Amino acid sequence: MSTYSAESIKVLKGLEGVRKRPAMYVQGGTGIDGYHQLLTEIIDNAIDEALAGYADEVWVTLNADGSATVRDNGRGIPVEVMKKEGRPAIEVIFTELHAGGKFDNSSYKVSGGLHGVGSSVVNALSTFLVAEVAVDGKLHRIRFDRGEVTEAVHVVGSTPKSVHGSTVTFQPDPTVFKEVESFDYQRIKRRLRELAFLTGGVKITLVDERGDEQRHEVFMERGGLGAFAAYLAKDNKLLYDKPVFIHATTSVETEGVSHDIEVEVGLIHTTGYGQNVLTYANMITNRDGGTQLTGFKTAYTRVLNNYAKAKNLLKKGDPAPTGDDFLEGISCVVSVKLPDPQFESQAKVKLLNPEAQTAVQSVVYEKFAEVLEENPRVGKAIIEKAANAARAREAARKARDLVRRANPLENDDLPGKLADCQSQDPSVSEIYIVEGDSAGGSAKQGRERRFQAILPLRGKILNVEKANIGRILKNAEIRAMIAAIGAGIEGTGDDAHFNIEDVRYHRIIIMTDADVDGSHIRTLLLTFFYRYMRPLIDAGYLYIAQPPLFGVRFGRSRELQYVFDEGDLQRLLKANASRKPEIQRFKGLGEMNPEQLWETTMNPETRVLRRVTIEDVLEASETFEMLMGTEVPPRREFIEDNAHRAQLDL
Ligand code: 1YM
Repeated sequence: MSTYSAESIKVLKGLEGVRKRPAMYVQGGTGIDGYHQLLTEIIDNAIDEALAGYADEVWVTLNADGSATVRDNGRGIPVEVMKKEGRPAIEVIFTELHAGGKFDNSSYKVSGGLHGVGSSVVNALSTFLVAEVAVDGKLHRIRFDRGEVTEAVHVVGSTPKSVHGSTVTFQPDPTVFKEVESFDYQRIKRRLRELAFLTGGVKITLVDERGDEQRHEVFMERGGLGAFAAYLAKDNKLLYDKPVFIHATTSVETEGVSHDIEVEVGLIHTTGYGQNVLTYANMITNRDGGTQLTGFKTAYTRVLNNYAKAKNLLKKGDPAPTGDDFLEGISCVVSVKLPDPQFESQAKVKLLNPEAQTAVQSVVYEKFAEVLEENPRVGKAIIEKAANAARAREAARKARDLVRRANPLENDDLPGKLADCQSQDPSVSEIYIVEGDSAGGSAKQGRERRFQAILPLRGKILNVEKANIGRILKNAEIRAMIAAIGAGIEGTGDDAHFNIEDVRYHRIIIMTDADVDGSHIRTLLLTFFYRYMRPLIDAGYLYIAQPPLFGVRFGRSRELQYVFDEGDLQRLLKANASRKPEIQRFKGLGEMNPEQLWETTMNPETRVLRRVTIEDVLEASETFEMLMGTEVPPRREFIEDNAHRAQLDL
């Protein structure tokens, strides 16, 4: 008798402590998280019984009165009187703070709840808790109110012998969880679905009795974590159809003790770019991963690198994929079950056990390599995707560098060839992109430097239609244009942007020679602007300068008239057939002196600018395709049609 009362005083003190400082015992405190944690603890006990192989069904009911009921078809919580305690085990389990270990005869429990400890904390923080145990044809019942036994365990009825299991009903105490009204169906549903995937084969039923209409859902997954990964990827296009599933138990020795660690990994790749990786230790979500994740990533990356090399799947000259490149588009679940899990914090966001890393690494290293050998199409698809990711990453990095470099405040970074204007006001500033150094020289001398900038380009610029982004961004002429314009580029995939607000000139004027080469360069430039700075065109900032083809002087008049095309020249000559013309043909911009260039092409009062529209660009790029493409007949036709012009250029 004396042992019994001494025990009960200790117990009451223990549960009082829990009621006084609930946040110390409940992960998630007295808010909505803590409230749900109570239910999680009870569910975990039922799940543990299933994982131990004694139960295959778990029911969770959210009752109309706000309480919750969890039931399993396991062995039943032990009800017999414990010799040492002199009290029934079930009573001890729900009232003693550290009862867990005493009963714990299996080597480890896998569920998140610490067996026994969780039960008494739930009891302490509930207005009432009723546990019913069906075992050996009898139904036992015990009731607690605010943690204290109010109905000692007793038999309330009989059941068929085949019926066995535990049922726990409890109501979180509203004086503890002051701000929480009720259980969140969606949240519980998510956790139960997760548990169904993680336990594989356990049937979990969720019932909501609270509303006008009963809700009812059953979760049962046999596909293991492969099915979980596929579920995570369900809204995306898949890179291959069947998820990869790895499952093995391995023995790891640490400090002379060997542990059995169960490793399970499911993964599948989508064609998307994100990563969705979930990690668990003993079915607890580890939001920040930890040792099991490190083990996975190490082995996964190594297997894929080896595979790519062995099968010769990477192209020469391509950047080597990193671990992150291999993870692009992945949906993946990594789960370990191990004795004595250690976490970084109460919140269990990160697993610390080094043996988990060893176990996952060795299992994934061996099994994933096998999977790839058996499914070469999966291997090839993953490697190809990673290679693309690596290329995009490299290109994005370069684009970012350029965007950074193009910051207009950092004038140092403006290209050396740029003769910038004095004005800092984009709305009045102009930039001439000029073909060739000599024309560039004349333009620099002839310009109005207050608002006109000159950027000479040397030779033909790169054909952006035929080069990958990495090469495009290496091209010095292109880099100079991006830096001078100062607004970055778009269309590189990654997070590089073209920002129209940062454009440093509201007139960007392409000035090329009036010949075939000039039109070719103009086409290349238009293609570039169209692909990488399209908003410039949409905003109407892009122009083409119209330099004259001829200069004509009549007789004694020394006045030079400028003519922009062949037709105009003929008309002019006809209108003056009586006077002797002196015709000067400008073969290139470089042939004009700075004054002539100013007067004909750059002086806002007299020049002719053509604003570039999307139609111009499309036409240009069609012409371009035709000239550079593989189809011969259209090219021949074009050359024949334009032969007379070509003659003029000679
Ligand atoms: C609705 C919640 O708690 N089921 C449950 C709990 C236990 C057992 C079976 C059980 C376990 C063991 C032996 C064992 C618990 N046992 C303990 C303790 N469902 C629910 N089902 N016999 C029965 O682990 O050896 C605490 S709970 F402490 F006895 F191990």
